[in-house]
Amino acid sequence: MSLYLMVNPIYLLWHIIMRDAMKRGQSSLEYLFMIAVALVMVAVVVHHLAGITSSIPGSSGVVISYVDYDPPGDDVEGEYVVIENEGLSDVDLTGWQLRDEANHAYTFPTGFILKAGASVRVHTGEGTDTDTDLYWGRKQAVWNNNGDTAYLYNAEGKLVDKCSWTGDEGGAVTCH
Ligand SMILES: [Ca+2]
Ligand SMILES: [Ca+2]
Repeated sequence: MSLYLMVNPIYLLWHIIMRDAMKRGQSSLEYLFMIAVALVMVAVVVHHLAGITSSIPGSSGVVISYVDYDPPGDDVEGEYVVIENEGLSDVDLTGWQLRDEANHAYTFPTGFILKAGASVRVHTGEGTDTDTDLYWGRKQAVWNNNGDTAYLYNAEGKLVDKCSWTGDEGGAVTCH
């Protein structure tokens, strides 16, 4: 359903109410009351549309935004992938996975919440997890410098996003 189809009836109703009010010469207090009613109607429509968007499977808004596949120096220490939540809701990444073309898999920790608008770096090497940095804990690099793909799967195993590179990007690639 398009936004136009949802909003147009409200506009028409508003138009009719105001025209009627003009004819009857109602007070400014009554105008204010009618404006308030119209605002509530608009709020209900917006809330309804937001509910539709967030209930579509795979539309969480979580994306792979950046991959530093060939950092200066040791790759296992420096490689990372940035996962970003571009959606309007916080997303629980419990059981989500990041994989490469060779199917090496990193599973996000239980209870890890990526807040709306926030991003997290998933490092290839070892370290202590925080809200902004997660560590795969590998002893070797995972993202191939001569071309590879990072795949992001949700907890149901559905592909949510992917980001590919050829090696000609200069060591890092921006995907969103
Ligand atoms: Ca690499
Ligand atoms: Ca390197």
